[in-house]
Amino acid sequence: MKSDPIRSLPISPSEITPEHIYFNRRQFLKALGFSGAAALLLAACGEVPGAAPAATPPPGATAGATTDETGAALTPYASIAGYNNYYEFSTSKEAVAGLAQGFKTAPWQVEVGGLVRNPRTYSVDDLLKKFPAEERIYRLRCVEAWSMVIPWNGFELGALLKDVEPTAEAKYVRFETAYVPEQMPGLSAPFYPWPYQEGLRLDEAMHRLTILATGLYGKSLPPQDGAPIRLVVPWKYGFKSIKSIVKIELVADQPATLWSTIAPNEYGFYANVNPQVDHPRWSQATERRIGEPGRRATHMFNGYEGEVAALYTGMDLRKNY
Ligand SMILES: Nc1nc2c(c(=O)[nH]1)N[C@H]1C(S)=C(S)[C@@H](COP(=O)(O)O)O[C@H]1N2
Ligand SMILES: [Mo]
Repeated sequence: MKSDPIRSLPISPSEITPEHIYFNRRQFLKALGFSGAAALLLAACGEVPGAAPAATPPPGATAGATTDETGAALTPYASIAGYNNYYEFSTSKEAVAGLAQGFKTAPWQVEVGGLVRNPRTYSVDDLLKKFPAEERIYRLRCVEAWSMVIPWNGFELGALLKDVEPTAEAKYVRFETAYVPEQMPGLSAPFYPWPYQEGLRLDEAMHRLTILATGLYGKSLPPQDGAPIRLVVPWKYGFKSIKSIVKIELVADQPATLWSTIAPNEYGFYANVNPQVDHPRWSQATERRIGEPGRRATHMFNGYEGEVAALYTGMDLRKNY
């Protein structure tokens, strides 16, 4: 049975529009003067007279924006869905989308457990009902030095973690991708220690910029981008943003990750975007923005320094790469 992309979406089908209409709708809202800030204030304050002003929204969360908060244009849908790293399907970025087309992403369950008071297995439908999706426009910076600007739909991972109530012993979060050899031809490559796994420190996982994405451009995620649910950690190299998650585990010790297991000298646990710490085989000072000529400067923490630098106070970011 083919999965119904509409059924798993938390927004009305009328909202699901092709990219050019999506842009027009946004320009239309803008023309009406329905600015993002106004929308957020309305949403946050409701009608309560004298309510305290809303806290500053996180960068990328401004409703109605057609660029990221720096003014950079969104990467076209065709590039986001046509140029992918997803080694379970292929190591060729152009081949992933075709090979992933038949990947069965519904029904889907995510097991959340480990050091928590309230372990639970959620269906993706449960998650979408319980944690309504919002839009986050984030830069994605791959460790290979290319980048995109992606309008994700998703919810904060922190909300889900609060729901399961981590115990005091929980210090890290471990994530695991589905392992489905019949549907993932790349799994036959014996070199990789499958399943793909990743990890975050608990405070990184609880940060408001860290989301679980279920859509992009207002449509449900295509399989090549990690459907039905994937992590997005915008200040870290793209490989931290693990796709097609089936398991989230709260743990006491820093978990192993696929890339740091294969090449610990090249891919560390932290993997914070840092133009001053080069990859052993190439510079990280600049990046190629997909769809743009030339290169751009890479920014500390991918431009989210103001939001996340405090997580790393006192740490040596050359050692903890
Ligand atoms: N399970 C899994 N997750 C993964 C990968 C992968 O190969 N397998 N590749 C990572 C890398 S290197 C990047 S850059 C991003 C790419 O996400 P995108 O294809 O949606 O742009 O996914 C990350 N998540
Ligand atoms: Mo990447």
